[in-house]
Amino acid sequence: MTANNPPNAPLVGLVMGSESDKPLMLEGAAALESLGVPYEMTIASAHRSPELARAYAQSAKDRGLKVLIAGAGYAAHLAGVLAAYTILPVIGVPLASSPLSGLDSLLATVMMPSGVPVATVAIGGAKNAAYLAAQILALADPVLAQKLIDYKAKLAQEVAAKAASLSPRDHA
Ligand code: RP5
Repeated sequence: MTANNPPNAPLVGLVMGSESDKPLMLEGAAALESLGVPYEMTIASAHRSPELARAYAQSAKDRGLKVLIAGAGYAAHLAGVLAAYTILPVIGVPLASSPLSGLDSLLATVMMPSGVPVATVAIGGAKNAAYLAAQILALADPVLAQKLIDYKAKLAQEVAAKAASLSPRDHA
């Protein structure tokens, strides 16, 4: 575990713009749990509750969080607003909740002006946001680093097993 944090204190803050984002963002929470990364989860909207979003980001570092993950749909400015108020790394998850299927939130999340970066994953990429957060934490946590190495090895084994299971007819 990272130095200066009590055991099991949350290291990742998972923020979503609306309760309707919860099913997808829970995939990120599950990935963090699978790696044993302590996290907290909340709802804060950049436009419906901007003061809450600001206060969350401003207090995050002092509360021991190391990385923020922000998932939002439509004109998704949540990740950018959080990034405006903290120097913690912010990972944005564009969500496909609008009639534009997430292209709107992808562009709003990724196209941050210079000086206020948001590391943006794929539309709906809550799991990858979790793995990226874990990789950042693993820089100072050898146990977590080994879990990520093992996870990647498992991914490779799964691909190899699927390749081996192809029948000669599949090659035609
Ligand atoms: C965004 O608007 C949220 O992140 C959500 O993806 C979208 C729709 O929110 P609801 O109208 O379902 O609350 O702020």
